[in-house]
Amino acid sequence: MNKPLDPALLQPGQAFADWQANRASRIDPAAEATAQDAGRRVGVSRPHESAHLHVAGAAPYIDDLPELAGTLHAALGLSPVAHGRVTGLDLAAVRAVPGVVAVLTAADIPGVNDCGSIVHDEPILAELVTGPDGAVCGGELRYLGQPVFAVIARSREAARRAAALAKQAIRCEPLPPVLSPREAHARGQYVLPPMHLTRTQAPADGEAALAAVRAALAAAPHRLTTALEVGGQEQFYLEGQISYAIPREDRGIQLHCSTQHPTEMQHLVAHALGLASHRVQVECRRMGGGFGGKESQSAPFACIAAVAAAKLQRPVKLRLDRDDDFLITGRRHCFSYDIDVGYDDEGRVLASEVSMISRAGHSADLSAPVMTRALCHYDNAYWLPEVAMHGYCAKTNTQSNTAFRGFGGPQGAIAIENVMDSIARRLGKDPLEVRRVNFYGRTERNVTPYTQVVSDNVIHGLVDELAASSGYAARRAEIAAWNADSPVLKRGLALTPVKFGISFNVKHFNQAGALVHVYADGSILVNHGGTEMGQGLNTKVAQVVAHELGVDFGRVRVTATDTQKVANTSATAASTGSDLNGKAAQDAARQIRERLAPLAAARLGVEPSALVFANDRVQAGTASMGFAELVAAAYVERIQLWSDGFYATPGLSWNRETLRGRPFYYFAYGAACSEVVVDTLTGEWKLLRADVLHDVGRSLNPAVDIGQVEGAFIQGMGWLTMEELVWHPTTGKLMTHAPSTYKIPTANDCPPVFDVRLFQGENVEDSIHRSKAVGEPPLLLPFSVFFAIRDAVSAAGGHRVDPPLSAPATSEAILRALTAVQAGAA
Ligand code: MTE
Ligand code: LUZ
Ligand code: MOS
Repeated sequence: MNKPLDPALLQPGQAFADWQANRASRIDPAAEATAQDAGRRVGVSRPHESAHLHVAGAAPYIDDLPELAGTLHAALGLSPVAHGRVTGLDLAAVRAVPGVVAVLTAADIPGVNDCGSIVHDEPILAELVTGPDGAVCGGELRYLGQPVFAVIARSREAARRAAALAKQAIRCEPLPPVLSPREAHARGQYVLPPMHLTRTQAPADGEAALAAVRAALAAAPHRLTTALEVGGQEQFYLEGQISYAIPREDRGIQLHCSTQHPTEMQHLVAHALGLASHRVQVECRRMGGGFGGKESQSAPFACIAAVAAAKLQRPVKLRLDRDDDFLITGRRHCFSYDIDVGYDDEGRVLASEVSMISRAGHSADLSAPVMTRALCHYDNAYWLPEVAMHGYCAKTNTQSNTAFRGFGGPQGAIAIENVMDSIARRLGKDPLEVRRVNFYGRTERNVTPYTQVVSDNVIHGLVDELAASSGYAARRAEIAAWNADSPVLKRGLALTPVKFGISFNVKHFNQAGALVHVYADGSILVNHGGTEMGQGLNTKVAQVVAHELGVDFGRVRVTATDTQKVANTSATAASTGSDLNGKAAQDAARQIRERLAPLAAARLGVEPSALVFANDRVQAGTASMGFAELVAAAYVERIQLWSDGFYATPGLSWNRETLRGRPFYYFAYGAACSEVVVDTLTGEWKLLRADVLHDVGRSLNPAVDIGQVEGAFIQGMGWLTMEELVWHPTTGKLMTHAPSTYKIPTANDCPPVFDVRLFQGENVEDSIHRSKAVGEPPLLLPFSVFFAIRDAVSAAGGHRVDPPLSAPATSEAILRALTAVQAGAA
């Protein structure tokens, strides 16, 4: 007999309503109001700077910009095969579609046909070979969906109708594709040389170090040898890839582009056109989501729109539809792991060797730094005294995979979490106990495999606090008792930690610039190198500037990111947006304040050091003047009222060959406790409750940060449980290329109890107002959901068998694991 669950928990829609009702309690409005009255502009919850526009449909995205007269529209003709040799290209029928103005191929690119972000191995349009008669007679097709030609037409519909003729236009000899990363690995087919990172306590290097790790493995009291598969993930930004290119005077190009990396788009467009960077302007006011998918992969569309605009001297817009976006662009790398671990009776990991094989796809893209981050997160929160890691970026005939929130960090850390979970089951221990004995120490056992010392560890206190607040131990006992009486429904529980390194693992990307203008009327305009993709970066930067100048929020506006305002910017990525651009904007605002101070001091008859800029006034004791009044006076006195600012993260070092150094300025921590119920007859499951405690240092904006944590949690849960990518086993077509076949979580997948709290603490490093980056780290929190499902599946076999559960844990995967567990336990 099954015990009943509270039916309210299983009611559709109820979860979302409960979540909303329960949400406000986690911010203390009274304390924030007091802080704001006292002049604080950071550490207080402000709505997103565009929230009022978002909800009214009045926040323009690129497709909403008024089109210039004469605007043309582009659509792409895609490779119909996963691998092939081009034998001919017959574009007559494509050109004949009414409304078509031009059809462009690689031969129409005046500069370099390449949009690779690090390695120059990625053609914008497929490389074609032309014979002596000028006809196409060769070329390589690398994946099904690769852009081969671009149709430019008077309407988007005409362009799309013509581009759809690609299958007939492209003649090719199909070649056998390599579709699986394990197959590519077996053939030694990679986009970059394999990476190896070994750390041993023995005084040994190179091969001897590897031998030492293997000796430690052999000597361990227990051994676990296992494999794991973890799927990829589509970014599914709501606004798809889009670029709008406008020819400007004297060969100039202006580009509106939905991109996390305007500077890289500027460079790549300049290369494609054979121009210097100063002729190319890239602008991005906001993205309807990026999630890493617009860090490098906005490039081909930017380049094609720009090439067409330059050639035709007409504005050209290229907006992908969702299916093409899926078929053309890459996403999170799926990973395969071979894991070998030695451990003791307490569950301490004594030694481990792991091979990680990622699906890079047809080109390198960001696969190298993604793999580096995966290797640098295999430790997660744990001390691994003896460890050998191997990273292989497998070259397959599929889309080129790229950045996605966490950037390899989640893929690295989930492997060791799977190990912790399995060790606990094998030893009959609580998984949390095994995790705890492996945590990095505070003053010893605190060196990462890549030799950075973990000097800001808060995981012990954080996990203790969450275990207490979530009632972990009592619920573990209650669930065990409940499961004993429930043969069909099984509940599961897991509490998992997160440690995530903050900084780009490419050192020189850790820099930013900003420009702050104070106008004579006292209003303030801010530009910085970061991009807004919904994460609230502009809101936070505006808060930093308002705080620095002591003014009301309403005075400060942040406008579009523009390569003509701040040059040589980094991608808004690696969660560093507010760390870098916040510091740069603070630097600019501080300079303006320091120029204003002597004038204010003279007017008020005090020393500049006595001045306080707060609450829209400049005060010294009882004397004060309004900020706007001071600015007006400063203008008349010919004081410079605008400034640039710059920041470079201090203390970083990284050796790309040895994979050693200090790649991260600091670590962000967190933990989550999740409870699920699984129906063992259907494999369906539901998240009943999630408790989260996450470390953002001293939050710049608690409401925005909690939103980031909630969003990342649900997004990560989607990755691990429902989002499944399926390529056709023979044709290599991505079959799950639309929301009809690719299932992302919705508001109704929020658990009815979703208690997200911010850990009270501050960054030990001198980050912007001692805050910590929040964008990516919480994506690892829903590991707890995956391991709660694994726990529930395990319960179906009396916890005697390690469930062979891979991710995503779809209902089918859960049923397969249940079958194995029940067979093994019988
Ligand atoms: N939040 C929203 N709403 N939309 C996004 O596209 N991207 C995430 C995260 N949060 C994203 C988001 C990713 S992948 C990163 S790296 C960070 O935001 C980037 O912004 P930040 O550095 O300013 O936090
Ligand atoms: N490194 C990193 C990178 O840690 N995160 C990133 O997003 C990134 N992007 C490009 C290159 N290195
Ligand atoms: Mo985020 S994956 O670093 O854009």
